[in-house]
Amino acid sequence: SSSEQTFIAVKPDGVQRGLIGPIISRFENRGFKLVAIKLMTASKEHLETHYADLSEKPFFKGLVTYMASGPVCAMVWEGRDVVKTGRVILGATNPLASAPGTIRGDFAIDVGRNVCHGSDSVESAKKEINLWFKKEEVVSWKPAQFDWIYE
Ligand code: YYY
Ligand code: MG
Repeated sequence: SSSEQTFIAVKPDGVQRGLIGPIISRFENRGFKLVAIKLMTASKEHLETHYADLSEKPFFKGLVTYMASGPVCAMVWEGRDVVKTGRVILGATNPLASAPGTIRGDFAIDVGRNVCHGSDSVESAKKEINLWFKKEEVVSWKPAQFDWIYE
């Protein structure tokens, strides 16, 4: 449905490199709707919860340190198939394997500095949105262009 939601974040490297605007533009230009956004420096505890599934990985500690090193721009985007399509817009986890035209394929090189995060399933999107945002921070609104984007 056109009300599917995903959690997208510009990571600390993306924020420092001035990529909030370009990343937002890719989702806006596609026709997706921004329903929540905030800049926050996340605690290690918060990030350990966010990345709980990866806690056994060798890169986990470095990942949490990097993600806690500065502000991230946390967002919720809404639209038809936005979880899967958001991952396509982001590109592959390893930027060197990401196609040009994707965010990681255009703006990043190393896997540990891949500038953005996107939920990998509708189920994890729900968990991540609940972790990063209070209910009242997610805004319900209808863009004027809605009927020009959806048939
Ligand atoms: O969902 P996605 O971000 O594309 O990849 P995940 O497998 O969930 O890993 C999360 C995060 O961990 C990834 O964006 C970079 C980092 N990472 C890493 O530093 N080294 C790896 N070999 C794999 C992932
Ligand atoms: Mg992931």
